[in-house]
Amino acid sequence: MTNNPRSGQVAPHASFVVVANRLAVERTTDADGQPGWRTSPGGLVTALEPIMKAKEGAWVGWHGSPDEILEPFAHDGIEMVPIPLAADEVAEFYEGMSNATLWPLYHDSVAFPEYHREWWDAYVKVNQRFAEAAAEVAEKDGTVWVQDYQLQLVPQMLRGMRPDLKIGFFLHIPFPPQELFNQLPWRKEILEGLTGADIVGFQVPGAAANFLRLIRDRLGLETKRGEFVRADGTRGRAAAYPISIDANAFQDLASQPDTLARAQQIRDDLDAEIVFLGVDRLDYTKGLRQRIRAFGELFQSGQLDPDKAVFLQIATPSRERVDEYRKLRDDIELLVGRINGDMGRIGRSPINYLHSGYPRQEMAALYRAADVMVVTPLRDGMNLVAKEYVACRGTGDGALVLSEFAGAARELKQAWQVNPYDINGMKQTILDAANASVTEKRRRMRTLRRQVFTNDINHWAEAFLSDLGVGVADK
Ligand code: ADQ
Repeated sequence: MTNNPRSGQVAPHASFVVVANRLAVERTTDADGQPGWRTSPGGLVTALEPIMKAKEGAWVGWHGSPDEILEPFAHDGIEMVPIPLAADEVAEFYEGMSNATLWPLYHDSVAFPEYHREWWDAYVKVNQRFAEAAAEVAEKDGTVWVQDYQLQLVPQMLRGMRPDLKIGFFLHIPFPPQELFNQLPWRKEILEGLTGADIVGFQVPGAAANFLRLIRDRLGLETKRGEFVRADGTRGRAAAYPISIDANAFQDLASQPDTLARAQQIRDDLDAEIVFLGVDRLDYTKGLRQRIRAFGELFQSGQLDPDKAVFLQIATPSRERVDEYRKLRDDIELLVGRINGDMGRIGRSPINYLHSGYPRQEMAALYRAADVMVVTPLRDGMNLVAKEYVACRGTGDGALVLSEFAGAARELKQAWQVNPYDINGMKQTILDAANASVTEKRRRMRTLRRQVFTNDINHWAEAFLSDLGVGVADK
């Protein structure tokens, strides 16, 4: 496969370009078997849609099928620029370097990061391809916003090709302290890659501080109050921009009559006085093993009565071709099976485990049906599930149990916070949240809701883009 199959075919024209591992659309097949595209669900696309439409936006990303080359196409007023990936690149760049090296390393090494030189070579090659495509579509003095850990070399590559561009980068996952980051054989290259951006955005201030300290110590760059000076004298900034959700859209969805009816039906089906809910991608960073163990012990000790309480765990299938994820799925299913086998009876299981993805409305109904939401990652960049739950609790009740190691814990201070490694502490906090008075729950939820509705996804995009010098007012 050539590095850039469309080279020379596209005139630079887009004034605002988003570069992300995946395109903002996913494939569909209609009733007659005709293939098409639909906009991917998710906050990022929703937040950027208005500005992309108003500014001749282009979205550069992989379309999801290996070994397939597609021409750019328009979807709902936005130009999609599909980047091809060969099957071995999917294995080495995506499943390997991105998800078996960087992902675990950046999440406190909660799984062992693997270092393979061939994976790194594929990472460089694919980053180059994304950078070239962005350089090709972005018009003179345009803006390019690069997303996430799969594309950390793109800012510097792009700056080399197109010094006229404004370049932003946002990391959706944590950025580790130097004690961990320094393991990376390609630490210098990654840091140099990121410093190509005018703004390097992180979820929390601690991550920005980790980055600034590393570029000072490893690259010898001068840093002051969030600014850094590159070798050529030009400047960039690193800062925190905590991502959020479209809170109003979730609230509206959650208060529709059919959503409420569905929430009631979920409650009827579960037939319990109290419903605990967990919703996560099936990922080892999400703390599922510890959480399920905590519930198992609560049921076993009788602190939770299996006849009155149920724990519903939704686990979205994720990265199923990566070994560590296959192993996690087996472990979780064994654990759930064992607990239900020991503590269940005919027609009743204390843990209700579902391995599936759901439409947004079903998610809203689940949030409405849950008395206590349990979000206990071992490490998480932000965690949007916690914010979605809060946005859906228009009645002002409900309780959120939240890991102190989620980025969201900095903002959602009124949640019942836990250390997910401390199983006894977590068990006690889950009970405290469940048994709190209605007044206490409402008091906490009021503050949480104020936070989430004030700092929504639009606030996030506007804060980042205005710091980058992009006129959001004229979007
Ligand atoms: P994720 O690790 O995927 O995101 P999270 O922030 O919780 O984690 O977002 C998950 C999203 O998927 C939520 O919008 C949720 O509603 C949805 N989802 C989860 N399970 C689902 C299911 N079964 N069916 C349908 N939808 C489901 C990464 C980082 C996070 C960071 C986000 C955004 O790891 O820390 O918050 O990016 O920056």
